Order: sequence, then C-alpha cells, then structure tokens
Amino acid sequence: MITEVAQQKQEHPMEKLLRMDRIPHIWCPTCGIGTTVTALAVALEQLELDLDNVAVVSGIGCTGRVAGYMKLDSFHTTHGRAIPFAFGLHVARPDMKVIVFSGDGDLISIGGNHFIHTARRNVDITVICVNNFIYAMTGGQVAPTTPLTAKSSTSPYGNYEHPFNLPLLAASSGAVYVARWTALHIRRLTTAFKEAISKRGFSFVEVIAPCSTLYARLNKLGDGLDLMKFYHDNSIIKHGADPKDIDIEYQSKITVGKFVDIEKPTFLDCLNNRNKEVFGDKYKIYGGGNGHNRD
Ligand SMILES: Cc1ncc(C[n+]2csc(CCOP(=O)(O)OP(=O)(O)O)c2C)c(N)n1
Ligand code: SF4
Ligand SMILES: [Mg+2]
Repeated sequence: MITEVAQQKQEHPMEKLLRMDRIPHIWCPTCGIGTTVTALAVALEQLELDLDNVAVVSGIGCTGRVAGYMKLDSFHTTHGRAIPFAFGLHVARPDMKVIVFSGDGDLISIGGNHFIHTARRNVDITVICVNNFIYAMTGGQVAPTTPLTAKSSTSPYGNYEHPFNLPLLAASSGAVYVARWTALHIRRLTTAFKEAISKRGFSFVEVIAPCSTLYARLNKLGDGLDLMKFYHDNSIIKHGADPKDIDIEYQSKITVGKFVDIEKPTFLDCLNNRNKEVFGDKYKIYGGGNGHNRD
C-alpha cells in the first residue's frame, strides 16, 4: 500500500526550482507572494538558463523569505542590503544573472539609497519588488509605498505621507527596463520577468500583491482573493505610459504594463570604456565571457 502511494506521488511541477525540504512555507493563505514566486520559477524555466549561473538575493520581511525557498544560489541578506549585496555579486561574477527579490519596505525605505544609486549606475541586475503597501512581517507598519488614507498599524487614522511611485523612482534614477503588474497578471508577470532578466542593465519589476493578514485586514478589504478580484476589476494595461502619470491612490485604478525599455551602457560597460580610454591596449576588458557583460 505504502509503495503504491509512493508510486502515485507526483513530483511538484516546481520541484526543480524550490527547496522542497523547506516546504511548507511561512506565507499566509491568500498572500500574493506565492504567485510571484511561481512566475519567477516559470520564467527561469522558460528562459532555459543554466541554473548554476542564476542567483537570487533577498532582504528581510515576508518577501525576503523568497531567497530561502529557491533552489538556486540564494542569499537572505539584511534589511535594505539586498541590492548592494547583489551589486557585489555581479561585479565578482559578471557571468551570473543576479536577481533581487524583496519587499517594498525593504527595498525602498532603508534600501532606498541603494536602489536609486544602483539604478543610476545601470548595474546589470534585475530587481523585483513585491509591493503590498506595508511592512507586513513586523506587524503592518506604514511603508514608503502606503497609499494616502490607507490604514496601517502605525497610521490607524489613515496614512498622510505621500508615497513613492516606484516605476517613476526607478525610471528617473536610470533603470533601462521598468514594468508594473499585479500578482493576478501571472502570465504577463512571467513575461515581464523574462524580459527583465534578459535585459542588459538595471531592470525593475513592481508587483502589486495582496497582504491578506495585515494590509487587507487593517483596511477591511476582505482577504487576498478579494484583492485579486479588485486587481481584476481595476487594473488598466497601458504599455508605454509615462511613469509620472501612474501614481497609486488608495483602492483606485492601477495602471500596469511595461513603461520603460531602453538601451544604455551598463556600469561595467562604462568602467571598461573609461579604462580603455585612459590605459589603451594595456587595459584588459573586465567581465567579458559568456554572461551579460560581453565585451
Ligand atoms: C535593521 C532592521 N530593522 C528592522 C527590521 C525588522 N523588519 C523585519 S521585516 C520588516 C519589514 C519588511 O517589509 P517589506 O520589505 O515590505 O516586506 P513584507 O514583509 O511586506 O513582504 C522590518 C522593518 C530588521 N529585520 N532589520
Ligand atoms: S503577513 Fe501579509 S505579506 Fe506576510 S505572509 Fe502574511 S499575507 Fe503575506
Ligand atoms: Mg511590504
């Protein structure tokens, strides 16, 4: 009987990319982080990358746990430091694809300066930000992305601080690829991840995702499924929209799509070009080879 059951046991479709020994995961029922992980796993499979050359770096928070569940070289770093860690990894191993996967509180509050300067330098990494509008793991404090009037545990009468518009922040800081989708747009999100990972330079994808336990509960919005329905009814797909026009207001229309897709020399291109100008033939191009940073 046991053998029969074992024989019937099917392999999980994502086993190749997940550390199954760490499952069950910590995320709440109807949390949106899981579908974004699925989108990343499918994107990596469809890109047919050598998984030994892909690294995932996360900071802290519920989203920060993603790195620990991915069966890749993965790093769970400290608050706000996923991007500088990824930058270091990229310059040490320019042949690898380096993906940062973290939350709005982590990447945009304490990590905000790293975010803008790494985009400014056009460092060849991909940053995926799960924006659930809140510091979820620590109890639902207000975040730099919390919409005006939305409640959090530290804004019980409604937030009065202007939030960041993340695609605008990324684009104006220098990102060469910028997109926003929700955790509901799973196929379009997968495509965005594939494009972002394939892009040379700083690519950024914002994923609006439900936090059922804190953001939805504190704002009496139902559970994650209710928020998914809200995304379904209120998302407007507008490729090429000017990022300055796509602010997110509390429970109103959400503009999604691909907003920026441009070409620009990367950090390592610029380093190499400058050193070549200064040192001529004596300079050996850094980061050549089989990765993103071809010389
Ligand atoms: C230096 C430091 N300060 C504070 C914390 C506590 N902390 C853990 S998770 C978190 C919020 C994370 O929010 P976000 O990145 O949005 O992730 P979410 O939980 O919403 O997915 C904070 C402040 C910490 N881990 N390290
Ligand atoms: S607290 Fe919110 S973000 Fe964290 S796992 Fe639960 S639903 Fe997801
Ligand atoms: Mg968050």
